[in-house]
Amino acid sequence: MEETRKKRIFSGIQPTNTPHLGNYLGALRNWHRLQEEYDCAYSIVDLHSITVRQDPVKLRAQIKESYALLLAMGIDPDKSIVFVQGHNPAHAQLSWILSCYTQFGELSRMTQFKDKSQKHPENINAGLFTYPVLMAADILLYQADLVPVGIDQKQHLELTRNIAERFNNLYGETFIVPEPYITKSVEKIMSLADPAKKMSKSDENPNATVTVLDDRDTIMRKFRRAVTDSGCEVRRGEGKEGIENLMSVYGAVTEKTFEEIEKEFEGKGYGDFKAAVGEAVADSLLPMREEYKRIIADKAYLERCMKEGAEKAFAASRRTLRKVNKKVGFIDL
Ligand code: ATP
Ligand code: LTN
Repeated sequence: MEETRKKRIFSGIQPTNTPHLGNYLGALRNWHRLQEEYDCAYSIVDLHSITVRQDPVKLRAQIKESYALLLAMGIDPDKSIVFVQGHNPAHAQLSWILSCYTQFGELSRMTQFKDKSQKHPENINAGLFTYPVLMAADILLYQADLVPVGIDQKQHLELTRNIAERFNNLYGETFIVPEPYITKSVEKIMSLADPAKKMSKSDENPNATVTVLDDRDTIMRKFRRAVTDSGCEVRRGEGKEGIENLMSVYGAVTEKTFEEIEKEFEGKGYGDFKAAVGEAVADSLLPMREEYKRIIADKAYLERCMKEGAEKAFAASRRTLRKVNKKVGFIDL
């Protein structure tokens, strides 16, 4: 009897700065949870990160840091494929092919491209424009069924689906058309300095983000300073976006609902609430921080995992690339 195939998951994170609470609660935390039920491949997308200028020394360190963090979060390299995107040349290869099946107009509509072009007007490079094609190649190479990401990546996922469907229509079934996997309760964590903006790695204000490696004192201080409003009741409502964001964070780490949180802090002020959020976040991140310190110090282990991850990624993507090459009319030697 044919064995039923476990569903495949693919996701990636850029090695730009240390991941923050938004990355963790919106996406990364799911990665670890999903590996029991699914066949998972997780990538540090170094190729994507150079669409914005990076310092080479810092980038190299951050690739290792991000990789060690995935392991520290509980992603098991024996269960899942954990690899650095640039270590598998198939990504760039498929990306080129898919770029010939993606329209200029489609890419022009991507909001991330518009945002990043505005942020870096001096460097609107072609890679920034074709970024979503490389992302489609990442996903389609592994025939992923599901892609756990934050809601800001939904538009890129829709484009990936369109590219896959277009290719399938032209050449017959080639790619699985993937579905996004987005956590409803924490779709978007907002900046602590401006609740109208998403918490973002590229934010220049260090008080806007809490990173997963911040120590307890730093976490407590950042939450104490978080921008809220002039009121004093811990509840959601018009003009209370800052408090609502903190409630989302608290709810995500304690698994409490908004109603339970409102009840818990009835009659208490923002000061007590912010301290409770800080404590809960610091407690939840502590085991990961300890594990991270241990892994990052073990260079040989890290290198071995990266190498094995790259080999597994290559093996898992080879079939798709060969299939695509054949369909478009290239010669397979
Ligand atoms: P940048 O702001 O520099 O583009 P980023 O903070 O969006 O970076 P990425 O590496 O691009 O970080 O994203 C990693 C994952 O985290 C993605 O799945 C993304 O959707 C998710 N994510 C990013 N920011 C948030 C946020 N504020 N809330 C929830 N999820 C988020
Ligand atoms: N663009 C994504 C990172 C990313 C990704 C992927 C996510 C690159 N390739 C494939 C899911 C699947 C981001 O997080 N900004």
